[in-house]
Amino acid sequence: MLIRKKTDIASSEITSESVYKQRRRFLGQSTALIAGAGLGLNAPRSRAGLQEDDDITPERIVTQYNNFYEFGTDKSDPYANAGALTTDPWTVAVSGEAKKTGEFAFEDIVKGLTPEERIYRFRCVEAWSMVVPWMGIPLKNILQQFEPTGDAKYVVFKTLYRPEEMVGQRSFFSSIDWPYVEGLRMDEAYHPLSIMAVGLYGKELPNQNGAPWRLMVPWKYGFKSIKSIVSIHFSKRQPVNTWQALAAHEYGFYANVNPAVDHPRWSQASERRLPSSIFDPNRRPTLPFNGYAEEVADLYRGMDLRKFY
Ligand SMILES: Nc1nc2c(c(=O)[nH]1)N[C@H]1C(S)=C(S)[C@@H](COP(=O)(O)O)O[C@H]1N2
Ligand SMILES: [Mo]
Repeated sequence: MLIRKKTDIASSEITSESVYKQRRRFLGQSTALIAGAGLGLNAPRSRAGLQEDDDITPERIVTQYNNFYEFGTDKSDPYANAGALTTDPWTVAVSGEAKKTGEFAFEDIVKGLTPEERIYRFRCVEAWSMVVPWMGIPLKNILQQFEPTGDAKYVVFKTLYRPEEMVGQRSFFSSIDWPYVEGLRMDEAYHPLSIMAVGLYGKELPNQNGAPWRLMVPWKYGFKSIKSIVSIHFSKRQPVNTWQALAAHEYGFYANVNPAVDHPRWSQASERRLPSSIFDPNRRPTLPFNGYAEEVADLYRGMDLRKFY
C-alpha cells in the first residue's frame, strides 16, 4: 500500500477566510502540497504496494469513463452531464449513534485535515480496473470528529438527490430508488486504507468522479465507493445498499473483490485493465481483496466469504 503523508496545513490560516475562500484554499493547498513535494504527473512515483506492471491509468480514462448513474448509465454520460452539478456550498447531514450530529459545511468537516496522495488499484464488479492517484483523507479522521458511540456498528452514506442537476435522477427508466446509499462496518471504515477522496492527479475532484468528496475503499468492488456524499449516518444495523436493493443475489453488502466468487453475469477471476481494446485486452488475474489481502483479510477472519459476498 502506498501512503504519502503531507505536511499540515495550518488550520488557523483557514479559519479566518470566508467559506468560499476556505474551499478554494483547501483545494488549492492540497494541489500545492502535491506539486511542492515533486509529485506532479511526470514526477517519479514510489511503487510501494503496487505490482511491477501497475501503471497509473491515463487521467483521460479515469475522468471520462465513469459509473455515476445520477448522470446517466453510459460510461461517457457522467463526463458529459456532470458539469451541471453545483458543489459549493455543500452541506453534510450527520445523524445516528454519535455525540455530534447535525448539519455541517463540507469545509468545516475537512478543515485542518490533510489530504494524502494514495495510488490504489480500483476494480469494478463489471470486471474492468484502473490504477488511480487519489488525494484523500483517512475516513477514520473524518468520522471520529463526530464521536460515534459504542452503538455505532455501521456507517451509512447517501449521495446528493437533486434531479434538477442530475439528469439520471429524472430518468423515467431508472430502476434505482434514489438517493444512492452505501455503507461499511465501523471497523472497515476505520481501516487505514479507507479514505474520503477529495482529488485526483493532484487536482480537485472532477464532478464526474464524485465531487466534492467520495468514498474510496480499494479492496471492494467500485460500487461501494459512493460519490458526492451529503449524509453520514451511524447505525446499529447493517444497511441495505443500493445495488443490493436492486439485485440481492448479484450484489451483497460486503462486495470484497474476490476472484473465487463469480457474479452471475461476469466471471470475477480476471479483469480488463484500462486502457484495453479488442486487439490488446490487457487481461490480468484478479487478486483476492484486489491485492490488499495482507492489509484487510483480518477484518473477515472466520467469515464465509461465499455467503457474505
Ligand atoms: N452516487 C453514486 N456513486 C457511485 C456510483 C453511482 O452510480 N452513483 N457508481 C459506483 C460504481 S459502480 C463505480 S465502478 C464507481 C466508479 O467511480 P469512477 O467513475 O470515479 O471510476 O463509482 C461508484 N460510486
Ligand atoms: Mo462499478
